[in-house]
Amino acid sequence: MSANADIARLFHEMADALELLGENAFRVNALRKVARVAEDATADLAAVARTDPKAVEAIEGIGASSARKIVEFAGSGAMREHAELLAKLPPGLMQVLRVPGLGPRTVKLLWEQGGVTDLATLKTKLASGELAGLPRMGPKTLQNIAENLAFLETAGQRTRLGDALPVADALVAELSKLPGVKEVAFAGSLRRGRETIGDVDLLVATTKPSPVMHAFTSRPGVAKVLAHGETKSSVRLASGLQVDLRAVAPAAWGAALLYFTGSKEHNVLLRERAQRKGLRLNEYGLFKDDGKPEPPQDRGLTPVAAATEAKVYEALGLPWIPPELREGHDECGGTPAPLIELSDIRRELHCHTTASDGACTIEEMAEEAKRRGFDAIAITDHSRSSAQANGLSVERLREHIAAIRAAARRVSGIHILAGSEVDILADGRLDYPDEVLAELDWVVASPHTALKQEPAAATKRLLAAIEHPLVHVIGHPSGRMLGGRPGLEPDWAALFKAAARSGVAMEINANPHRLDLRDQLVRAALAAGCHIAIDTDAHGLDNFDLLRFGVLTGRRGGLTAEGCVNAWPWKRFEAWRHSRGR
Ligand code: DGT
Ligand code: CA
Ligand code: CA
Ligand code: ZN
Repeated sequence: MSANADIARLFHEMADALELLGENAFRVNALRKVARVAEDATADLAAVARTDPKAVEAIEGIGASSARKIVEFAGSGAMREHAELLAKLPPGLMQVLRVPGLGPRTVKLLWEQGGVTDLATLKTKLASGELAGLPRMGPKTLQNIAENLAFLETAGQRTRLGDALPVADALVAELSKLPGVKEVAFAGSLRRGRETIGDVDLLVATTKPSPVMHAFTSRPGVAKVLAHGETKSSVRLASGLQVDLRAVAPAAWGAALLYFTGSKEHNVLLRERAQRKGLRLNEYGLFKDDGKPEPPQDRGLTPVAAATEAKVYEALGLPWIPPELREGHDECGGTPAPLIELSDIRRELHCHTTASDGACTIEEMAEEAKRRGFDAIAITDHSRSSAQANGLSVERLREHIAAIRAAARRVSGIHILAGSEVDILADGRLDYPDEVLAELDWVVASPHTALKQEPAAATKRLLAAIEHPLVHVIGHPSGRMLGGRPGLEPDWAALFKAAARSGVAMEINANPHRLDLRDQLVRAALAAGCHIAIDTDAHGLDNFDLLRFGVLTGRRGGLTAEGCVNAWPWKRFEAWRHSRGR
């Protein structure tokens, strides 16, 4: 987390605390504004404060007293007023704000009139029915709070793929430099590309594990050593992420990688298969089963296969199964079509520029897409209802279309499509009239508000967008935020059927906070015959790197290049794009 994110969090928390204490709205708003300025700032505010404290106050939206707090933070890493405000509240009350849908107003009510002081009391009081008498707390509201609390409890303990994968990559690179290390990889749910992971499982092949274990547990960034053994260690990083490391013999690398990649359910399928063939599979290898209870590796038996995953699968009569499919469903049933790969993606079809809430110009985004070898980029800034994201009025959209066309003339070697990310309003209408949409090359239609509406209303809403002839793709269809809000829960089967019929693509938004559609919905969409789009929703140049998370999610859903509009040859893509709107 950057210092700016920390500053933003402290200001948000001060605003939350003031609201919970019932202080005046003016101060609350001023603090929230500073939090947003910190979130959006491109410069490191703490660094600015250290070199020139006066410069902080000169930033638009930051007043004198907020600037003083930022300078204080730059020096000490804390803000005195923040600590003082939080001390006025029960210690666990701020946590209650983390329940999706619970704002300061409701938490204040639950606290003052319902005696809720933390998540635990909220849970018991919901269960006992004590909160039923409170104003604005009807049975449906309480039910909602209970569901969202349960969601927070399960989502809170896992780490997002997007946060874990870069850490694991760095650890793998670090371990691979150690002497005597023959192979290094991450395994577990991370290798399977799950949207959240419980812990990171690292594996090294070496004949001298001891120095590797020592280097691992004593590296900087380790907050706590949970276990330190000869071949197995476990640490907690400062971020809270747990990392397990196991060392195995190089000759058993494949069997170990297979075992520790899991899933447990996939391992069960493989062991059963081995048994039917008179074989025995464990993390040391695939062995002939001689019926003796002692582990075969302890009796010096030579495995039938162990060195690589492919050899173990082959000996079991299976093709190598991509980790993303190893969930114990039907992955051992036949030879699956090759899954989509990062290098199959030829274009970005959802991104934002400075016209709405992006950080770069049209040309900067197009040049980046070109640098990454793409044949096209669709510029899709927000529509007028997304006021918080600086959405474009019809007039501004028309100017923007002209600017995109002008950029397209200046930048060669890549197609630049004039698009929009149009809000799907709560009732299913789109945020621009049809005659305006018809001026665009490309339309992403996405839900941004009313994300807690009833399933029936959500179905009707998304169906209207799917059946709208000018829409090309439904962006982040559920609107969920991982660990934040569950999003819409429409009748997906009905939607996918309609999308397959109308030809609209369903998006996998690759942002690791979204991954929306999620893996199993991708599978359902493909089974229904839908086209899938994988978009990064880039708001800046770095965001193009998010693509790998979208591709992993697609692979988990069984997506092939054939099923993905971003991977189609240009001619096929163009034929499909033009077929919309008729
Ligand atoms: P996570 O960390 O909760 O996201 O999920 P995984 O799948 O990474 O699970 P983890 O870290 O507990 O273990 C890593 C892999 O090791 C797991 O996918 C399969 C294998 N494994 C661990 N414990 C067992 C077990 O008791 N039986 C079997 N068959 N495999 C296991
Ligand atoms: Ca794990
Ligand atoms: Ca583990
Ligand atoms: Zn969006």
